[in-house]
Amino acid sequence: MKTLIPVLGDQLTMTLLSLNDADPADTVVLMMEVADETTYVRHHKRKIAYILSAMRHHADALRDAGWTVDYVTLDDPDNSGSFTGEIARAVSRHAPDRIVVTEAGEWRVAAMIDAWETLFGIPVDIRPDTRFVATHAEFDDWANDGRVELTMEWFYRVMRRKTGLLMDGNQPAGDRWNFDKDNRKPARADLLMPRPLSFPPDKTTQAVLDLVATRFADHPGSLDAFDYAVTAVDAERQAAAFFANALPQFGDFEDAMLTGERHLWHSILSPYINSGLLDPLDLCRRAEAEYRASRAPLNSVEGYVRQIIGWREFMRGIYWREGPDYVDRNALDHHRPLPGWYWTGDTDMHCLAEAIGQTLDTAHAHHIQRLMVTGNFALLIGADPKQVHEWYLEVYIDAYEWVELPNTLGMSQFGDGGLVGSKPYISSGAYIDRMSDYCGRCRYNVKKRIGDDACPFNALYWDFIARHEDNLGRNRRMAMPYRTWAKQSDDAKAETRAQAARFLSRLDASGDAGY
Ligand code: FAD
Ligand code: DLZ
Ligand code: SF4
Repeated sequence: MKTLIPVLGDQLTMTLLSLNDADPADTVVLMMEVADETTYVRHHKRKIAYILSAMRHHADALRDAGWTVDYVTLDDPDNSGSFTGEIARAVSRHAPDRIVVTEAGEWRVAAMIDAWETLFGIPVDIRPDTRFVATHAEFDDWANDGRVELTMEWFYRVMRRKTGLLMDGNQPAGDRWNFDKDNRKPARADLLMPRPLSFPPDKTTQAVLDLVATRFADHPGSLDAFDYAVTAVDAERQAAAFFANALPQFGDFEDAMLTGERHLWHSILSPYINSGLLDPLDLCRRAEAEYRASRAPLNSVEGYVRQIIGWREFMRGIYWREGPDYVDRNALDHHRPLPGWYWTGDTDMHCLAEAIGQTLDTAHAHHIQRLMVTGNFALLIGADPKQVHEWYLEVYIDAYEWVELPNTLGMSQFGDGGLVGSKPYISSGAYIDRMSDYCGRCRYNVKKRIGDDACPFNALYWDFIARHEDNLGRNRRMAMPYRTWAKQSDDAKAETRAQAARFLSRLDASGDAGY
């Protein structure tokens, strides 16, 4: 039976269930570079280059493994521009008896695949994506089990038990499930800090870089000094370097930020995990092995494992459970456009200039920059959560909707009203000052709330608290800021709110803040 197996750009894994039982002699693997996928948002140039180059290298790896690969390039003059259009052309080229495909990673593409059977009149077998720890049914069973709130921590413990990761019998290693309290240290730059490996472009990548530079010149971001891995072999080298050099201090400095230090002790593996070059569960097992061999402390290893089998799996569960309308939620009724400098980094707020600048240069920023700098600021100014979501989907190399949307709209913007996070992730400048060296290099004074040189985060924070008292005033986890706000004199409150209003009206007028 002749089989057509489409492999999408985030399915660059040899062990997909769709390939599992196929006979290479009777199978065509179809890979498609299509305009629709490159433009459904204005992806960062580096993200497009990474995905297309990784796809081309993966096609070579599949051929080396004995598969027949039909690869459609973006500049093929007959390219129809869409997955469905390319399946139509492949069906007429190869006349398959059936299509076997691994389920898509997002609602938009899942809807396309659902239509193929009727459109093409041949059976379409959609197989589960086994690169995740929890199946959809497992997440739903857990979520439906009489829970008032869906708390990541409880789900994470189920995943720990399921995988046996960091378990000593029935008990968590070190007798604690969570070492987050040990993991909030500020960092200091030094010459011994680990650096991710650099993978200079080969011929294939260079051809893709040239294509992207011409065709996506109006997309954000830079292609300069492109050095991401684009093969499973090189991604594996980066993983090995992370385990050897950075994992031991990953936990301690997980939330730290430093000027000019773009990676700190983070793994920079998310692009490879999300596109399929690395297996997340395998990475967790290897992290555990570092702990068991006393080469990495438990706070680091538990922190790493939590991010992957906890947060990553939880986000996927929420995405599929909440449905295609999740993207339109706007619990706080926020509608302000994002300032134009989110696409240039041209702001005098140093923390934002750093986070956005590095994002435009590398298509990567680490978690606390995404959550407590760009995300925090967008939330404090009341930015439209759907636009914020589109920005994150555009600019990050690891951004696919299933993981980016619940992180952005849910965790970062509280757009789902508290489903992902039980309180909004907001802070004044004090948090950024504690966790970074940004404020010492900023033209604003982080200690001041009022005045031309006052850190904008301060008045914005209290203005947010005041604005949302009806929504959040009864939230137990917000009790402290509301008590502090209530203790302020009426004059102090009015002065703070006037300061925030001045900032916001300047932002609206100019697209920038500059006092
Ligand atoms: P490390 O700090 O080394 O963490 C280890 C791994 O844990 C990561 O590689 C990643 O696979 C996983 N991980 C950590 N946190 C999360 C999380 N919250 N959700 C899912 N996985 C997590 N991550 C994405 O993979 N894609 C996204 O589009 C994305 N968008 C985000 C948007 C916002 C607003 C926020 C706050 C976070 C977002 N994250 C996203 C999570 C996190 O920022 C990135 O996974 C991380 O920065 C990737 O860099 P790293 O590989 O060095 O991670
Ligand atoms: C993100 C992306 C881009 C930029 N380009 C392609 C492409 O040309 N071909 C492809 O197969 N996939 C691409 N992708 C990734 C897809 O958008 C991703 O596979 C879908 O999100 C499926 O869930
Ligand atoms: Fe950011 Fe305020 Fe610190 Fe400047 S002072 S870096 S604006 S938190």
